[in-house]
Order: sequence, then structure tokens, then C-alpha cells
Amino acid sequence: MTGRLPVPTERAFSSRLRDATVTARVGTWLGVCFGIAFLTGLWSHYAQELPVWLTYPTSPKWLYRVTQGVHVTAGTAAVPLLLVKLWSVYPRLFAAVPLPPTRRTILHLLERLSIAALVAAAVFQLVTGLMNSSQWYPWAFSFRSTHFAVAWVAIGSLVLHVAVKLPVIRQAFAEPVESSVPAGDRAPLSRRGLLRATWAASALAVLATAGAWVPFLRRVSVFAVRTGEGPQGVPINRSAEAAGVLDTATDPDWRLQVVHPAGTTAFSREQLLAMPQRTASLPIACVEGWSATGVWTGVALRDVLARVGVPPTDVVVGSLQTRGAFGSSLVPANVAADPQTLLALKLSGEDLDLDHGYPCRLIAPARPGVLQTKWLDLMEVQV
Ligand SMILES: Nc1nc2c(c(=O)[nH]1)N[C@H]1C(S)=C(S)[C@@H](COP(=O)(O)O)O[C@H]1N2
Ligand SMILES: [Mo]
Repeated sequence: MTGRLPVPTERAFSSRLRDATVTARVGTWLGVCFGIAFLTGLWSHYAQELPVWLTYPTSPKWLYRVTQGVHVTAGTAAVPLLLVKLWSVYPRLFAAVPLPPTRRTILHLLERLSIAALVAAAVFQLVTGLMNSSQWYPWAFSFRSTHFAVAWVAIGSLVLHVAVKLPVIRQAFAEPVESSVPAGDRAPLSRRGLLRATWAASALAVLATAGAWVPFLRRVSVFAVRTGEGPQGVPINRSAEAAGVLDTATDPDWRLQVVHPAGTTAFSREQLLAMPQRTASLPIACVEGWSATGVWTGVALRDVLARVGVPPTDVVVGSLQTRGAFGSSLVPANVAADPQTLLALKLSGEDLDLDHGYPCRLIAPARPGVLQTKWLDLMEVQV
């Protein structure tokens, strides 16, 4: 024995709870969560970076609140499932490689490689997603493009894994799950008991967080992000101070500059307030999964365009905040045409709080929160 590491063999793990009947059931729900997170994630990605051939709808106005809430909730539900799934199969790490080398050896190694990719991608997605929801970015890479790229690795290796394991999965579902601990076994739970505990852990994780977007869960969701009241009853992500706009946003010489084919027209806040005002009840729905509805009042963006003689078209809005990625956003023509797309001046009947984007912010239906640009000072008609 001298000089050898005590590497266990697969057979050294003897728990009866590790069984294909358990793994297949947990794995199925894990796959469902990843599938939902993948689709809603694609939706969110394209909502933020729309290819020219697609039109992102403005109705129903709660659309992004639901798709992104479901995205983060599916990821959260997947955490206990992934932990149990990995626990139930990790002895296979120590499975013997078929030797001497034959075709079977190659297949064995290829399958292990695909599982390594699946496990790494799945863990990466859940960890970075949860960290993003809690606004913790200890990394240097762009969260969105990396989370998007790894999603394809995760879903691709997941599909491959299911295809390879299909016979095992079928067999496992055909067998009943053992519901009591056999006499003489030291397991603390039956396999059925382990499954129930897993579902309970997953449900608890959902209940503890989903209040971030499901209003009636607010009181039970002790770990939900951003349910605390912000100014005027709506939470904020970045304050005016953090954005470095305290002075420019309170400057009496502030003007909204509208750049259009015939020139540039400046609007003061008073001029905007003198135009026909519209009120819309619209949610802020953050990629982090939280959302909150506000009652916004201001001028419809299309009315401002009409003032300068331009029909609804693509517009880029720009913020006093010039640092960072959230300082401008594209308002596609169909969004610009929606009468509920506002240059908001008020929230809950009061002047917008500085932290909500005073003197003027964009708010449009069904749009991701990151595109609801605050502290506007520029509108550029795209030609
Ligand atoms: N200029 C600017 N606008 C911004 C942001 C920002 O950091 N800077 N954050 C965006 C994000 S990520 C969200 S979710 C919403 C939050 O809006 P609220 O602070 O009014 O709740 O504003 C958006 N508009
Ligand atoms: Mo956000």
C-alpha cells in the first residue's frame, strides 16, 4: 500500500439511496428546469439584443416580468435538484476505465468528457445566475454574453446526455421507487423519502425567492431580492449618486435634446409638462428576476416625435450617466409607436425621485429593466 493514494472504487460507495430510480426522477425535473431557463434566457437575451429581423412585442405589458421571473425561479429550483443529482451519481467518477484500450474505451472516455462539460456548464450557469441576482460580480467577464454562451454548452450536452441515457431512464421509470428502508439497511431514508425531501427543498427555494416577482409571495419570500420599498414605492438598482448624475440631473439648465433629420430641438421639463400627459401603470422588470409596478406619468415618446415632425421610428435614448453600459438604449419603432411608451416625469403622482431618473426617464411596456433608461437628456432619431 505504500506510496499509493487511497482512491476509492465505484463499488466502495454502498448507499442504497444512490439508484437509477432516484437519479432519473431528479434528473428529469432538473432537465425541465434547465429547459425552461434556456428558453426564457433566450427570450431575455433577444429582448436586450434584438436581431433586426425580429420585433419584440410591447404587449402584454407584464411579459418580461413573467419570463424573467420564471427564468430566475427555474434556476433557483434547479439548485437542490442539481446537488442531489450529482450526489446520486458521483461514485461514477471512480468507475474503472475499460482496459486494454478498445472502441469501448474511447466511447467511455467520450461520454465522460460530455458529462464533464455538462456538469461544469450546469454548475457555472446556476452559480453565475444566482450571483447576478444578488448583484455580486467578482469576475471580469461580461455576465450576459458568458451566461448566454455557456447556456448553449449546457443545453447541448444535456440533450446529448439524455439521448445516451434514454434506455437507462426508461428502465428507471418503469421500476417502482422503493418506499421503505429494507430491513438490515442503515439508510436514514427510503428512496421515496429522498425524492420527497428533494422536492421539498426545491419548493422551499422557490417559495423563499419567488416573491421578487409574484406579489402574493412577497411575505413568505424571505430571500427575495429588491422587495424592500424604494423611493415612491419602487425599488431602485442604481442611485443618482452612484451613477454620478446628482449635479447634472438637478441643473436648472437641463434640456432634453431631440436630434432629428431637420435639426435638434431642446425641451425643458416645463415644456414637456405642458404637453398632453399620459399615465400608465407599468412594471420595472429587472434581469435579476425582481419586478415592481409603478404608476408613471409623462409625455408619450411618440408625441415628442410628432412635435418634431417625425412618425414613430427607431430612436436611441441617452442618459446624463455616460459611464457604464446602461447609459443608452434603442427604442425600436414598434415600441416608439406604443402610446404607453413614456418619457416619464412623475411616479405615483409626484415628481420622479432623483433615484428613479429625474428629470425624465424612459418607461415602456414589456421591456427589460436594463432598457428603461434613467436621467434622459438625449433622443436621437435613427435614419
Ligand atoms: N441611466 C441608467 N438607467 C438605468 C439603469 C442605470 O444603471 N443607469 N439601471 C437600469 C436597470 S438594470 C433597472 S432594473 C432599472 C431600475 O429602475 P428603477 O431604479 O427605477 O427601479 O433602471 C434601468 N435604467
Ligand atoms: Mo436591472
